[in-house]
Formats: sequence, structure tokens, C-alpha cells
Amino acid sequence: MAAVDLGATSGRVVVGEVGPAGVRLEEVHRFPNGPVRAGGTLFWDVLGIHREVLAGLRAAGAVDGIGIDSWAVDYGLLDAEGTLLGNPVCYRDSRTDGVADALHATVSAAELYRVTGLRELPFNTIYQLVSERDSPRLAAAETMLLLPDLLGYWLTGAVGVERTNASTTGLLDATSREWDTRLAERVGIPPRLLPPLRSPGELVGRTTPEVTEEIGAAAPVPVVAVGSHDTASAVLGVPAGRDSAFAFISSGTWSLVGVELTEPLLTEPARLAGFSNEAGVDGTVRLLRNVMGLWVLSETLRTWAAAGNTVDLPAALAAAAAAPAFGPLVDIDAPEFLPPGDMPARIAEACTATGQRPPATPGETVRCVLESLAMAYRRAVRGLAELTDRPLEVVHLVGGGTHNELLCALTADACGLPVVAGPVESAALGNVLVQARALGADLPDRWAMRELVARSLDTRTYLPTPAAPSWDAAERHYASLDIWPRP
Ligand code: ADP
Ligand code: LRH
Repeated sequence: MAAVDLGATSGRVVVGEVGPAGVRLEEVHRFPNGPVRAGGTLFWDVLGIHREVLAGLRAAGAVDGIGIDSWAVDYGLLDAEGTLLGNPVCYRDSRTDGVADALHATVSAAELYRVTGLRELPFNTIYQLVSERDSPRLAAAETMLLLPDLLGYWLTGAVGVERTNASTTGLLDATSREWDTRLAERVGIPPRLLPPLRSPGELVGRTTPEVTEEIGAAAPVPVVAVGSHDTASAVLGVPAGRDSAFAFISSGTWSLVGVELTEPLLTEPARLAGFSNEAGVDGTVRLLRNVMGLWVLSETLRTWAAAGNTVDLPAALAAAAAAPAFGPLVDIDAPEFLPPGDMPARIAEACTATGQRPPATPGETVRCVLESLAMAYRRAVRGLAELTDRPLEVVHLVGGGTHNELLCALTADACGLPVVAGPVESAALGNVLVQARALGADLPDRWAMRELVARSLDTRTYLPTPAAPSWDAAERHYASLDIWPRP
């Protein structure tokens, strides 16, 4: 199977093979990804991504299936002839500034949460669509497709939206897992835009003759709906045991910190603590918090490089490891860290505003980012245990952050729990496993899939260091500086 896994930082095509001995992955194509600013708007280069997907599928050679997952919430609009209307806009664009607050005069954040299970994040699809509801583009649009569905449409010609990703739009009922078309109408989004839903494992379609030829296949290839939200696939690819009380951290551009449930938790305390309910594969629910993630680090390095001070990632992490613990800390989830830009300056500003000395060296800056992330992980993991009334025993950390040993070690200390790091490519794994099952592999449930992952791929365990400085005391200290907004 070919798994197309598109992150906001990079996209990759991975070939996966599932057999009795386990699951094997081989990356056959990788390309950088990122927003492009043009005419004052931040876009995705979606045709460039499509081209890279085709190149990756050609490199994959003969496969039995194709599955696509990507980051959530962003979409393309098609007109009545199926033509893309404009370039998809990146969720970091400022077009949604103030939209949520204005919309909540019509439907309150509490009501939205009770129905959709989504915490208010400014870029949820509902707010993006509302921001352009009076545009000529929306008037001409017949269909909205989320990114993996748009790419799948270009491969097959089939129109539909996959449910795990639909659950990040703010327009899906978290309980019934159907579109809430009445909600769409109330907020001025034409329900015609919402196409039929598909669940992971369903056939999207087969590659069109044009695509079949382009990717060098001998016959049309089935495209299978997977957990097309990358986080849904990543959590499926976590090597947790059936009885383990685990939290996950899907650590890439974003860090998604959560637990897996079988029912959504649509309570006010869950909303006020900033947790969203997202649909997982096989009816599961991910109760999770979006933590700003390694984005802040990559933007920091980008800012330095643009100023002629190129610090590569290994050097930056080595300098951070050598910097003193518990220097200044910031609220890494503060809105000022969402848009692209000069993160070191924003960090310095946040430190000054809370009476802390800003980091003075690159090592101190990177340490500040990583400790701020680890502190956010700790607060989220504790919040989850409290909300679900279940003590957690282990944290599974997956994604690119797995490579960051300092972050993994800080996370173990901050959470006071063992951190099992890996596999790195858990999203591609989850993607492959759903395809494998749809194509006939004997994988009765998610635990069988995870058992296969645990058996096949290496992980590394980080135990909390007994001599580590106290994160309890540190959290109290930073709270006293008011670095987090008061509830
Ligand atoms: P996404 O899927 O959102 O594009 P990834 O899961 O690929 O993100 O994670 C990307 C992040 O992983 C990078 O921003 C970087 O911080 C981290 N990362 C990747 N490789 C390494 C490495 N060799 N050492 C440390 N960190 C790494
Ligand atoms: C991670 C992710 C996350 C979303 C964000 C937009 O890649 O899908 O789960 O909140 O991108």
C-alpha cells in the first residue's frame, strides 16, 4: 500500500507492507511543505502538492492501494463543473481574526461544543467558511472538499469527505457523526457545500486513466479512505496495549496531546480546559488539546536563518541541552505564536510582559521553547486524567518530535510518566493499516493493529529522572508570574 502523509512541514509517500511477520515501511518520496504568502494571503501550494503526490506514487511502484492523510481543517471549493475555485488558504492566515467572536453572537461557543465537541480554535473550518461566506467564490461553489479529499478527487474523480477529518470542521455532529446541516444554515454556510461522508476503510474510487498512466500503474489502483486526519492515523499507529492507560502526544508541526475514548466528552469543564473531541478510526474519539508544537521551533530557526544566523537543528538542540533548566517560560499556546513570523522576538516580548528576563542566547531560546512545550504537555496530560477520572500510566509520543531526545526527556520529567517514543511515522502506519484491513488483512480491531506496530517497530522509553528539578514547584512558580491566562 502507498500511504500519502501530508504534514504542514513536509509531505511523504511511504510504501507499507503488512504480513504475518509484521508491518514494514519504506519511505519512497519526501518533499518540503509550507504556506506561501501571495497578495497578502497565506495559501497552500496545492497543485505543487498534487504533483509531489503523483511523483511519490510513481516512485512507490506497483501497490494494491493508496491512502491519503493530511493536516486538518483546510479545504478547497469546487464549482458545479468540479473545478477548483482558487487556491486553498492556510489555516494560519489572518482571515479568521475575530470571526469566532462575531459568530458566537449567533451560536455560542458552549452550544457549538455540545454539538460538535470542538473547542474554539480560530481556524476551525466553520470559521474559515464564515470568513468568506459573502465572497463571489463561495456563491459559485457547489462542494467543499478537505485537503485529502481534494487530492483523492484528483486521483479518482470521486467526491466525498472522510469522517475523521470532517470532525475537525466544526460542522459535524460529534455524536451522530453526520453533518449538522441546520447548524451550517444558521451560520450562513450553504449545506450544499457538504458532500457525502465516508468512513475509514471505504473505497474512495479507482485512479482515473490519466492518473493510472501518470503514476506508471498497469491498471487502475484503488484509493481507500483512511483516517484522513493525520492525527487520527497517527493515534491508530501508536504501539499501545489494550489494557494500557495511555496518553498520546502526536508531536510534529503541532503537538496533539490526548487520550482515546469510546464516547465524546461534551461537558463544559472539557471545553473550558481547551480539549476537543475528534473522531478516530472505528468509532473512537480523540479527546485532545492542540499544543502549538515544534512549529515555534522551526519558525525560530527560520527567523534566525533569514537574518543570516543559520543554526541547524542538531546544533540548536545541543545548545538547548547545555542551557540552564527553568529559565524563562512562555504560554506556548498563546495566539501570537500561531502566525508565521519572528518567534524569538515574540518570545522575548512574552517574557518581558511577565517580568522574566528574555532568553539571551540561541540555546536559551530553544530551551525556553522546549520547556514551554513540555510544561504544556504536563498540564494537558494532567487535565485529561482529571477530566476522564482515570490515572494515566504512560505517554506515547509519536511523529517527528520523537527524534528530539531533549524534548522526550523533558516530557517524561514534566509528566512524571514513562514516555515511549516512536514510531516516527505513526501517521503513515495508521494509514497503511486501515488500507490493509480494507484490502483483506486479518486485523480485527485497533488493538490487533497496534500489536503489529509494537512487534514491528522500535521505540525508545524515557523514564522520569529521579533527580530532575521539581516540575510541581516550577509550575507553581510560572503560574505566580501569570504566564497563563487566568481561567
Ligand atoms: P508534520 O507531519 O506536521 O510535517 P513531523 O511529524 O514531520 O511534522 O515533525 C516535524 C518536526 O520534527 C520538525 O519541525 C522537527 O522539529 C522535528 N524533527 C524532525 N527530524 C528531527 C531530528 N532529526 N532531530 C530533532 N527533531 C527533528
Ligand atoms: C496536525 C493537525 C492537527 C490540526 C492541525 C490543523 O497536523 O492535523 O491535528 O489541529 O493540523
